[in-house]
Amino acid sequence: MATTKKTPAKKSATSTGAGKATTAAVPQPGTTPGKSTKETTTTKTKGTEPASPTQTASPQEVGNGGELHQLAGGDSPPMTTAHGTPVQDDQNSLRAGDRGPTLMSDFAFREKIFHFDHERIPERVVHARGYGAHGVFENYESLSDITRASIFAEAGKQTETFVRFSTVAGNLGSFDLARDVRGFATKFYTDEGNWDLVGNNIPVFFIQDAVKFPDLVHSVKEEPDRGFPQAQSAHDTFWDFASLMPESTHMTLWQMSDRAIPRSFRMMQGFGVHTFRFVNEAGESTFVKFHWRPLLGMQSVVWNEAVKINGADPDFHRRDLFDAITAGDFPEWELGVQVFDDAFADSFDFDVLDATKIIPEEVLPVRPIGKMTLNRVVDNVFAEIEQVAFMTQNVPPGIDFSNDPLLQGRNFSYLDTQLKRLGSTNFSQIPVNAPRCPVAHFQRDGHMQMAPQSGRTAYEPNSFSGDDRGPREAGPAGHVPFPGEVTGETRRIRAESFADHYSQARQFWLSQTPVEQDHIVAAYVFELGKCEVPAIRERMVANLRNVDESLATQVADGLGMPLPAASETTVPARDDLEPSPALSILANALETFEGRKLGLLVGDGADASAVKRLQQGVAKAGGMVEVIAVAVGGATLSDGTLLEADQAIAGAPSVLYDAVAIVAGSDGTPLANEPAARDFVADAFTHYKVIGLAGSTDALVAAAGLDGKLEGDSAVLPVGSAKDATAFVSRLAGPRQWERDLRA
Ligand code: HDD
Repeated sequence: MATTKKTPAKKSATSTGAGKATTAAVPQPGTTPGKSTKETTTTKTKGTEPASPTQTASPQEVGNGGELHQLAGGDSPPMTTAHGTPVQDDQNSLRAGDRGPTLMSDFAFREKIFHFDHERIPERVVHARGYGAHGVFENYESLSDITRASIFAEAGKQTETFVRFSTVAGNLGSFDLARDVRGFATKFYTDEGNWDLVGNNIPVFFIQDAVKFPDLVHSVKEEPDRGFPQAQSAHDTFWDFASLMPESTHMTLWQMSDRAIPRSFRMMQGFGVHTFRFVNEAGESTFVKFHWRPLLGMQSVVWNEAVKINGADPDFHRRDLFDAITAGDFPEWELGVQVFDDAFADSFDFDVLDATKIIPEEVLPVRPIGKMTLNRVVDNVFAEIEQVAFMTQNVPPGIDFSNDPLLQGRNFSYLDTQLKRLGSTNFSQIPVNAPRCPVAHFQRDGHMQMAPQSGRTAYEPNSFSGDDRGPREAGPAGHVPFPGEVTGETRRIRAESFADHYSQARQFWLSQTPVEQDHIVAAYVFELGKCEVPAIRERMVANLRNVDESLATQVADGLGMPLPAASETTVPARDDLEPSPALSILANALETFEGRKLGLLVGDGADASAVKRLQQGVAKAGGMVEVIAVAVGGATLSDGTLLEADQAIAGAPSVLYDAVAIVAGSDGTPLANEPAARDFVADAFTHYKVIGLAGSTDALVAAAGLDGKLEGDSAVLPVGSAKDATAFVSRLAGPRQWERDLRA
């Protein structure tokens, strides 16, 4: 494949014979190509060069553009200990005698093992598995009429960003295609401090009040007495909780939809979820909701495919992001806002402070305000992706919180969790977390203090720094909290305006295409089918009856159970909400193959020009081609040339591709005899994919059990001639062949 660069083999270390005292040369590991280095792609926020860090008795400066403490890797000879002592021999510990015990005086050995023993830090309690990249945000136009946030001050202004995508429930080592919500957390290194927009790919949430978050998470994580299932909501405890918490119903509709099995991070929307505030220079506030829209369009896989991807490539999403960025195919998202005032909030049917609700785009359009491009993979996964610390409370002047009780609780949790994970209050000095603007405060010391804290004073006001004795705060130029009025009694209460749990769930359901509705039903059936306790299934279906009768009936039928009575509601579900077409993935799919991948299975003797035409056509359409052959060495084409393969068929099932083409030679039996090749075709068919065929493929199609099924299927196309190839490539831009009949 033209776009994936391979890491060259590393030189091996000189081997050391057992029992023989030998001195080995220090190996010189290879480097990974395709990774952009700081020199080539670091994007600096305009006008944010940090001031000198050595002002007398000054507020300290630690914002340094992420350059702090960049240690050379072990591949810059000579190798040293962590304290800089050159290491004599890293292959053999210090022994008394050729075959004697290791000596305590071997400080290099002890330091190495000591450090290794402490390499792991606690994984995130949620969103443990994730992947990230650096990028840049460019603002379209000045928003200074509604916010004083400097990032939005002028058109064309660029701000460095870091994004981490994640699954929620699974552990660090779990698989990418879990049916799960995806985190979409963005750190904007603005020139007035970091702004962390810590969102998801779904615009609503399971619960309304942060006090329920630990319960929600405990219910979805592995069950504590058995330690499984991980990375799955398909078990009793999750659905027990969801069925007892009707407020989660709307979110479960989204979670059972194809949103929870995205094709790629690059093809997901993102949402800030909560209502936030914009505040302008005059102190006037408007409410705002944030939306990310992928320019490659939204796309998901089907469930049967997701299950198989997890086995074939558990790193599917992270590899996809890494490959795209290193190939220079930078993913982009447009940032949009829904901006509204108090009058709109009061007139809206639901509470804008309730995170289980959306404001439909048809009611309040999303205004695009800028674009983010991810253009640099990390240099080190641990240093950046694992140590990045997102915090909802990181907001610059001009952006403020609303009273959403979920957001209020998050504003405590994110700071707290970083101390547990990163071990020190100084985690803001870790390069990926360090602001790119000057930092000035008198916080001192603490574990792992890295900043040069000079001067005699660490308090203010003080008179040691000349006339400016303090106070030193920014005053009105600082983050001025919006002076909202608070009235009412202090009580533990859920506002009545949060009571409707079903109307928007119904609206979401009715906004889906029939194919998407089928997927939602199948997902509920699958998940509830994994619940061992019948009462849990019953309770959940009883809740679904308040959403939509047909949904509940189909789920009950799928589970083979009688339809239970609808559960009681505090507020009856409304049936007068207009469907919102913007909520459907399929209704909004782009006609494109850009950023997508064709799996091209090639047999010996395949027509060389047919293969070449497909490669060129797909590349022209902005897609990628991966060549697959029986052996990774490749296939000999009709013109006698050897086409090197990117993958051997045994390691390249069709679930890894958006569409497939098979170009066989005049003898189709070698491919037909390969079980993996048979699955390749059969799965592509089952997953509604576009299939191209050239050469002798009849034997393979028959061996795949598809005899007679491909005729008349308009997404199964010949690819032998130039005309065929053109038609095939243009069909690739279209949807999957949803109308394909999968029955026997
Ligand atoms: Fe959270 C991580 C998104 C509610 C507490 N959350 C975390 C991450 C994302 C979200 C994307 C991963 C960040 C990263 O990649 O490092 N969380 C959300 C959204 C929520 C939400 C969109 C609802 C609208 N979260 C939520 C609540 C609480 C938390 C109500 C607690 C009261 N979330 C956390 C956390 C995590 C976290 C425990 C784990 C790791 C971390 O923060 O840094 O503090």
